[in-house]
Amino acid sequence: MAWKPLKFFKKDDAQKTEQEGETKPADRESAEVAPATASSEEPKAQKKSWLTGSLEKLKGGLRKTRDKLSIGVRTVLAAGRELDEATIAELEEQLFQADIGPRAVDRLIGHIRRAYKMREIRTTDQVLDYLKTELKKELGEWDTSIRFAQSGPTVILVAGVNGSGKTTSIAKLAKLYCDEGKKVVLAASDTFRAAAVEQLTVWAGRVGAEIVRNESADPAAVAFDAADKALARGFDVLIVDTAGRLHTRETLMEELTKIRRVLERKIPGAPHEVLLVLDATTGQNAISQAEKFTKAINVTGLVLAKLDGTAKGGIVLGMRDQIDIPVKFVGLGEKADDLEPFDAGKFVDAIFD
Ligand SMILES: Nc1nc2c(ncn2[C@@H]2O[C@H](COP(=O)(O)OP(=O)(O)O)[C@@H](O)[C@H]2O)c(=O)[nH]1
Ligand SMILES: [Mg+2]
Repeated sequence: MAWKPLKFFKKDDAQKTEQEGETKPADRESAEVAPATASSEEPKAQKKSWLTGSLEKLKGGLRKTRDKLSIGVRTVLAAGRELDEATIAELEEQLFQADIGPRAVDRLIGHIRRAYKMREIRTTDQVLDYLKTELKKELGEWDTSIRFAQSGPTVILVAGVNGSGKTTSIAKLAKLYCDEGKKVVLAASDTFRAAAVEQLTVWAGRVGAEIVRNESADPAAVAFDAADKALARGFDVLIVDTAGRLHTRETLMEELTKIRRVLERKIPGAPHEVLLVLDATTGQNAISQAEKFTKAINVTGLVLAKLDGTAKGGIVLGMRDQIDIPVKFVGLGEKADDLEPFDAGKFVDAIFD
């Protein structure tokens, strides 16, 4: 059956008012638990590991960024010319336009200029290789691995503003882990929009994960029930979806803190990862959002969604500069397979090769 993208997200979805009061465990009877319905008949061992994602796929997803950044840079660095100051200045201009942030541009151009003066690089052909090496070095310093629990369930809390791609990214992550043969349960803790719970339920069925949902409960109570289930039924991974917008940023952050506390109390070491999902198409805006979230909650990694929809792939470097929290995954489309673990070398090659 052909895959069709889900279209649940509506920008104008009315926001439910924030729920006050103490978090209590949701009523066990009323907490619905939907069973996995998809992919259960496929042998798990034959499914590909998420670590083997191909460069070609990444190239496809980064096409817009490649078109802008790579073609621009290659035009400036037309083959076989002696390098000169004017070319370096033109390259600087190209990099400035690629959303990689002024400090990163200064640094990269600084390295190139020094290498040029030291006569380590003399021709335009050498500059691209030099640039790629420097980019890989900078981005390669990030620890992009996911911290798994030594025993018991690994808990991944997912945050981000509405529409950034949280639920879709959760579905993709769930698929990665289900395909590895892990037992995955999702917590529908974005209880503020009915459509959000429904969307997560459909995804869970598609990718072979289970879901804990209860629209009438507090988001933290849903997280509590999901953690309970994960422990009691031996799940390997629990991924918690959250709301992206409340009245104020403060209430949103309070809600996330509350969910976090519930998870901490229930499962030792949880949450093992707090992933912030950012919409790459918003460029610099994504960076300022990340700054706000990271001030309020302890974010351990970023998921940069919708890279396929933008030429602003260079913001990965801007992130390295301005927030320095590792990008752990990139989203490259609306399908459950369109997620790649971030790998500096592959990322740079996909843009420039
Ligand atoms: N092109 C593209 N679209 C995406 C990606 N991730 C999410 N989306 C779309 O972005 C919209 C919002 O996503 P959703 O997961 O509902 O965001 P949430 O409100 O943060 O949970 C949906 O239409 C998704 O299909 C991606 O990596 N690429
Ligand atoms: Mg959502």
